[in-house]
Amino acid sequence: MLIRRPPGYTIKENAVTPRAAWLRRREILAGFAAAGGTLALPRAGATKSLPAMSNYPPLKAAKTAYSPSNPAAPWEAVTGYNNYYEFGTGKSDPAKKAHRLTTAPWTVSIEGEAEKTGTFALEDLIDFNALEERIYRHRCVEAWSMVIPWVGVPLAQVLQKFAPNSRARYVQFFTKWARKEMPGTLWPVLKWPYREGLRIDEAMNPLAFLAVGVYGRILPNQNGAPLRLVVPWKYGYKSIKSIDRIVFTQDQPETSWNMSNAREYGFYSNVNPHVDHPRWSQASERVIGPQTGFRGALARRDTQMFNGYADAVASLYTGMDLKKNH
Ligand SMILES: Nc1nc2c(c(=O)[nH]1)N[C@H]1C(S)=C(S)[C@@H](COP(=O)(O)O)O[C@H]1N2
Ligand SMILES: [Mo]
Repeated sequence: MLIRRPPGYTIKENAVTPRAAWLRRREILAGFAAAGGTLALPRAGATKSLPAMSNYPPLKAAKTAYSPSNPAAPWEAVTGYNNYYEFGTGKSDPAKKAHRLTTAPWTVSIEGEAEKTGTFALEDLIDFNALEERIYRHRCVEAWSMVIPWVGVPLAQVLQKFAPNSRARYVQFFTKWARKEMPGTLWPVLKWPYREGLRIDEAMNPLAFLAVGVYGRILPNQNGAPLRLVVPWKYGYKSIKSIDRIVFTQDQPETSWNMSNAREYGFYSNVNPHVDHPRWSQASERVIGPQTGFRGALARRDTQMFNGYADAVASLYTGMDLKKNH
């Protein structure tokens, strides 16, 4: 078997993921409690080397105008350095374990304030003949970033199929909770199933995107196959993976990170260099980029308001106090 040396950026994990380190402590404590004081860790999955890009079926996608000037992070970083806590809190856990998730067939339940509700096949939600490529900046709340070339469709296009009614002021998303396939959910690290939400006008903004692919290929499981949200002006945790339930609501919906710690993770979670996380600065970020990805020396750059997408989204928040509504 091919033994793959971890790329340089994994070495600095603790330096760049203060949240994960903190959560791992909680996870261990929770494990202690659940097992009556005996630390019971799940059996680690077989360590798999990262599959090559060519292992994933290609998708046809039209290029669109939504592209930042900076080049994309390497495939190995995009698919090997992930947050997907259902498979563990380590950055390499998803790449090692998410292959366990069954992603086909896949259905999505549509509920709440809409004309059309029910259970729909993935293919009924997504027109695989009308895919777009969107090269977006991705900014994690942990203060690292990557540029990622997603493939998918605008979120609004999908939501409109279900004709949300006038009471639909928000939309909530849930990740499939496949208990047997998701070893990380043995612990109450977060409220499972992972849930997220947007105000309806945010969801209908042309930048909000549903991805089914990355790098012109079918989405690897660690990136949220078969269907994940991408909200590039918000911290990465809003971009919920492996969605199997969408609920149109009248009231602001619960979100897993906000339920876990409302002071640290607000409902809006817009990327904002002027509002620090209570435990670290958000003024700058480490860039996992094409040149830096494998050397460990990550470039640092200033974080941009709304992650650089202010022109497209700032008007959504006119008159709002973004410190209060963080
Ligand atoms: N279901 C689920 N979705 C999730 C997460 C998660 O733990 N579970 N992590 C979030 C966080 S913190 C980030 S930064 C992004 C990472 O997406 P990527 O691994 O595709 O880069 O996924 C988000 N979506
Ligand atoms: Mo994140």
